Amino acid sequence: MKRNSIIMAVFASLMLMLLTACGAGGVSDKIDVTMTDFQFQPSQFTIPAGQEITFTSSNNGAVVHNFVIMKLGTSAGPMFDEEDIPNVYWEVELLPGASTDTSFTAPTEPGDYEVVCKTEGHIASGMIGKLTVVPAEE
Ligand SMILES: [Cu+2]
Repeated sequence: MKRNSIIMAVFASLMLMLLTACGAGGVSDKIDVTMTDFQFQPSQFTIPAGQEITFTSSNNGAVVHNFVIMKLGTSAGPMFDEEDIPNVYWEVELLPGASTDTSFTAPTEPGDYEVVCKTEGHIASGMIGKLTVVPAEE
């Protein structure tokens, strides 16, 4: 009896470890990002294609920040300017100290999408990230 419960306990903790491992760098339909001067924390995201993504964010910095997803195959380059506007897939702007709880539909095409803050000078300061879109599971 005692031996069985030990085996069960070991099995349960192994399952828990597996589940945790999958959740950590895994695909999520949620993005929770903190913007600071001048970083996205975290700066890499993996989401399922075509799904509704819950987006929560707060700006802990002293200046306006943006979370701008560029269309697949496009890049804002070292500075976001006029010519980059048509290449924006989705964006949200946050004033200093503000937070948001919103959502957007993930792109249907899998691939790596560039994420930038379009406030002048912020890309050069390191406000850049990567959004990886993977095929949605059935
Ligand atoms: Cu910024």
